[in-house]
Amino acid sequence: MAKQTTEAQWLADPAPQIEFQRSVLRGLSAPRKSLECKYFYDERGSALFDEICRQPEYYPTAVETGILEHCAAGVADLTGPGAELVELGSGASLKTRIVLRALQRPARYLPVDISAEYLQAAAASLADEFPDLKVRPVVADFTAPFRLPARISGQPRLLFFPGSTIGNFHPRDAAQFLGKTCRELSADAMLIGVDLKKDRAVLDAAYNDAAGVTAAFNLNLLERINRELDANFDLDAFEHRAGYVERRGRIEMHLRSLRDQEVRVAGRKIHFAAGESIHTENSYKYSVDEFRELAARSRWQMTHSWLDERALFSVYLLKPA
Ligand code: AVJ
Repeated sequence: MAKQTTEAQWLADPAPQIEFQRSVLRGLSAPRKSLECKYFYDERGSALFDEICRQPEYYPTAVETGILEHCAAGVADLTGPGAELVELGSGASLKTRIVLRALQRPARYLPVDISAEYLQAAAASLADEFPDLKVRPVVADFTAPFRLPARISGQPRLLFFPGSTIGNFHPRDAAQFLGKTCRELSADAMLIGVDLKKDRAVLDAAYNDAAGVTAAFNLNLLERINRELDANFDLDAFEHRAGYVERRGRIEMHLRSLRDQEVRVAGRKIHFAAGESIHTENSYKYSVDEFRELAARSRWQMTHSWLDERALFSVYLLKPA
């Protein structure tokens, strides 16, 4: 399994335990409790996220996949032959296959992900499927500074940032992040997927699937804290809450305490009032105009846009301005 072609670039430990502990204690000591959503993705969390993507209510994955199937050939023409593809938050690399199959003789694939074990497995199976492709997984938290292998000179570099992962950032931070990728990753273009604003019933359902997978994904964060930070969260004493907050243009996810309780986390006692919640994730939604604006503020120019016919999801090609 540890084939030469998928040898990881162990550039840095992407999520040191001490940082995890510091982040959790900081978040749970604040007057309004919160946890950083990047910590959802331990091995079990990554698997649960894949399961979310298969739920009928969670339209982003299926709709974005359809858009990519439709636009990939055009993107490949605009990119040119021999390109390398860099993916931020690659997960299981499922959508990547559509882009890789369309590109003309892609030279290399650099998946970047915070979940080391998961990344290894995904990269290995992709390398099996594309025997001519060099696959170089990069274990990194892409929200923190990280390094990529040097560009292959003379070959185009295409960034791939699908799944509306950009929606996790506050718009101000999103602009800053996109600006930084533009300056530092020396890409010729970025293909990015962004969830659109829409009817709230559709949005609310996507984050409250009937099978309860999103709830399990949210609650897994507490399980992870129990496992890794010597905590004693009672998972039956918290409930998953998610909904669209229209004035902010975002889905908010929370874990709500069902009773007054005290929880031990890494040697500290954390008090929860009944009904108090931990804010665990934001998922911002953008209209095409809003996202064009955001890109322009961060040195990118939107050159192409693709939407599904119901205007549920959008995919854009951005070029450095
Ligand atoms: C991976 C951040 C795009 O916000 O829709 C899915 C994560 N959270 N269901 C999203 C998520 C709950 C997802 N992103």
